[in-house]
Amino acid sequence: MKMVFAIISKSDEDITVTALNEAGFFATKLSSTGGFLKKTNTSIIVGTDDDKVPQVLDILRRYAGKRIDEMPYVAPSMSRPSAGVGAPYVTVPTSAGGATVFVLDVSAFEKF
Ligand code: 2BA
Repeated sequence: MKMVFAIISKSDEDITVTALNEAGFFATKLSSTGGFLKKTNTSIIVGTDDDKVPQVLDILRRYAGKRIDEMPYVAPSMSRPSAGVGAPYVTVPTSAGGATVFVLDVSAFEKF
């Protein structure tokens, strides 16, 4: 048995834990804080069989991995009323997500 311990962005926690649960994995979410940037992140613990670790990693990569998202951008000039209703909708590519994952051997697992 293995324990997958993943540190992910807080904004990805809901979709990631939901995807893990829907795939049949038990998961525990911990609110955590990065030691360097002091920013809140989320740690997820999943206990699972060795052969299912790749599936857990796939889900983490898919829902919490590093990616480029298009974020809406409103320039100060566009937020003025004179910009009108037809002001263009602009997005900027922004880096998002990112997971740091540890896979640990579990020497014993019990539920009482
Ligand atoms: P990442 O390497 O993507 O790490 C994101 C968060 O994952 C970290 O937040 C920390 O909470 C956790 N983490 C990463 N590696 C870990 C490890 N080996 N053991 C335990 N937890 C780990 P922060 O500590 O706030 O770091 C945020 C970002 O700042 C890091 O992104 C990295 O790009 C940079 N960073 C962190 N420590 C650094 C250092 N000592 N020197 C230079 N840059 C650093």
